[in-house]
Amino acid sequence: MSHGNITVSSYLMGDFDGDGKRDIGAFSADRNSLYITRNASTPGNPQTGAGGLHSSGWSTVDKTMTLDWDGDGKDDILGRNGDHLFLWRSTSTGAAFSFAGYQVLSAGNATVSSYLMGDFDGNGKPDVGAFSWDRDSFYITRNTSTPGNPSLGAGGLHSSGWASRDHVMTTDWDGDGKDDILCRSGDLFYVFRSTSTGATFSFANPVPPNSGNATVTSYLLIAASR
Ligand SMILES: [Ca+2]
Ligand SMILES: [Ca+2]
Ligand SMILES: [Ca+2]
Ligand SMILES: [Ca+2]
Repeated sequence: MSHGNITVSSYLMGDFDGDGKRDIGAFSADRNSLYITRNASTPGNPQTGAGGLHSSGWSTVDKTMTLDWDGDGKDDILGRNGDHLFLWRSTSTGAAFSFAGYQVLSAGNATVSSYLMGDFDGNGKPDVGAFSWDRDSFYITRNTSTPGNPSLGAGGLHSSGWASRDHVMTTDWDGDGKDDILCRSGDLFYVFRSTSTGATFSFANPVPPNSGNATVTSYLLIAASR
């Protein structure tokens, strides 16, 4: 596989060129430089392809994420820069990795403690979930993009009372096309099923929780919807 990983501060995996295989993004030790290496695997034959320095100037950006924001089949990069949530839309091809200049998706992000991105309304595009600085309030904003035209629609406070919950995750638990929210509260593991529509974000009261979670250090979920 690839060499030179000793100075990587974090990885950012995404299918940037849209060939169906996740490529390797890696930030340098000072988080200022982003390197991208192509996934050149074929079924049964894992390989890394060519790669190298893609861009610099990332040290002011935190909470970087990869998602296909506009639904064009190529994973894009999102990240916070000060108070703003930025999007870099992938314009990569099989020949080269490239991204459009950044676009500001929203302001008011300085107090976000963490993001929980999921397609809660099932329209095929990930929506922005965000927790407040004290982790007690949860905000959701709708992704209104069309392929090639990224945009962010209306949003606002969805619910409070999250401070007592941890290990918050999203996946389409029941396979109905809408991402649900999973979390732990003390010894219990909860699933809040999304009942959102194109007009409103909503979640059903949790199904009876399963117990025995107090000693879990981390969960490893494979998101079925992506
Ligand atoms: Ca790829
Ligand atoms: Ca995209
Ligand atoms: Ca959505
Ligand atoms: Ca669901």
